[in-house]
Amino acid sequence: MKKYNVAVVGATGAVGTKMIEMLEATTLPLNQVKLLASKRSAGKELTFKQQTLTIEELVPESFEDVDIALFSAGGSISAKFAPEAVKRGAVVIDNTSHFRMDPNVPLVVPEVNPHALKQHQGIIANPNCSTIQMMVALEPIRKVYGLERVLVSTYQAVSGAGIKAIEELKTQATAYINGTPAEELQADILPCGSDEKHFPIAFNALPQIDVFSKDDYTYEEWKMVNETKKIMEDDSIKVSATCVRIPVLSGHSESVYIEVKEAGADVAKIKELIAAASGAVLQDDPSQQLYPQALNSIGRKETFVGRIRQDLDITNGYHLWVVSDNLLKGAAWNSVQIAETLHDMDLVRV
Ligand code: NAP
Ligand code: 3JM
Repeated sequence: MKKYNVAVVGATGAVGTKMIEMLEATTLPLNQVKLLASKRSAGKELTFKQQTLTIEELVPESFEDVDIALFSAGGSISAKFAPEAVKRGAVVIDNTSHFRMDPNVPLVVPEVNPHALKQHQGIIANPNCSTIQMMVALEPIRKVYGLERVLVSTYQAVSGAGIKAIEELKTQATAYINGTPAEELQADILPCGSDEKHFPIAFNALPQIDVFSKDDYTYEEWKMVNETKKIMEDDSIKVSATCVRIPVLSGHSESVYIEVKEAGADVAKIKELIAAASGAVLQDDPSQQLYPQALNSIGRKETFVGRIRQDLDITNGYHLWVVSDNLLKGAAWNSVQIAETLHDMDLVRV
């Protein structure tokens, strides 16, 4: 059987290091793993399955002999280098938002729309972390009852914004506890590295993820709206989002309100659907104070769903609390799972 050469682009990052962990446990037949990052990291060493691998600087020629390239080094790097990888025969699984809405690029959550992979032309996009976990929770309900609308508020961990954001939270939290007043906390990264102003995240909640866009929604909010419609292949679903960064290291949480289309749904039936769904775990027992928590999601590949309630006024309205490890199902695991699915469907061009 063919064994694959796999490249990780952005191997030293918050997502890239998790991709390496996911590849250590993958069912994909592996030949070589190549770790790529910027010039700054070239020559550094990382361990893969007890082997020492040296990080190489990313250049177009890095992709000679690569079968599968997992990209997670930012949109501009994907824009420049994903076509170089495809030109050399690799299939690219891209974690950035750069190609997600391109009609020629499948946007895939394997539990939801693996069939979309058949249309790939070399690049496959991994959706945004907050979208992915919401899709795992809602697809089992949509399949049976349809979805009229989705209103979501997110509570997103700082690791979604990279290693520097993780460090920023830790440094600010330590400084605040040691007596530095809030107005003197050093903030350089959050809410968004490329925006003009920065605010402390420690002991705070920031209702801005990514920069502002059309109609005063942020790009992160637009990603959730547009990606949901593309993945569920239904532009008529009404979707609106409010995305908030909170001082949690890993694990995104979401309060999701849905209205279903068909009659006949109830809380018990929705719980049954979630419990039976691939990739989802039902954690819902108020009598035992059982509900999904960000801390408990760390290191797990599944999406946890609980607090399922019928709306008090709207008979086809339901509330859910959805939690997942943003660096795993939201990024590294979904990417490696796409690679495994491509292999199972015989869609890696070798
Ligand atoms: P991070 O911790 O800041 O890591 C960035 C990575 O990119 C590092 O490995 C860095 O290498 C590499 N890099 C930066 N500039 C480069 C260059 N010029 N050439 C080659 N490599 C370069 O960020 P992260 O959180 O891992 O996220 C990386 C990207 O993944 C984000 O920008 C985003 O687009 C995407 N992402 C997607 C999701 C999702 O929801 N699917 C979640 C998180 C992130 P050095 O160490 O050498 O600087
Ligand atoms: C750039 O938590 C987050 O900030 C979302 C992850 C993220 C993305 C993304 O996946 O949409 C961080 C930084 C991007 C991007 O590529 O737009």
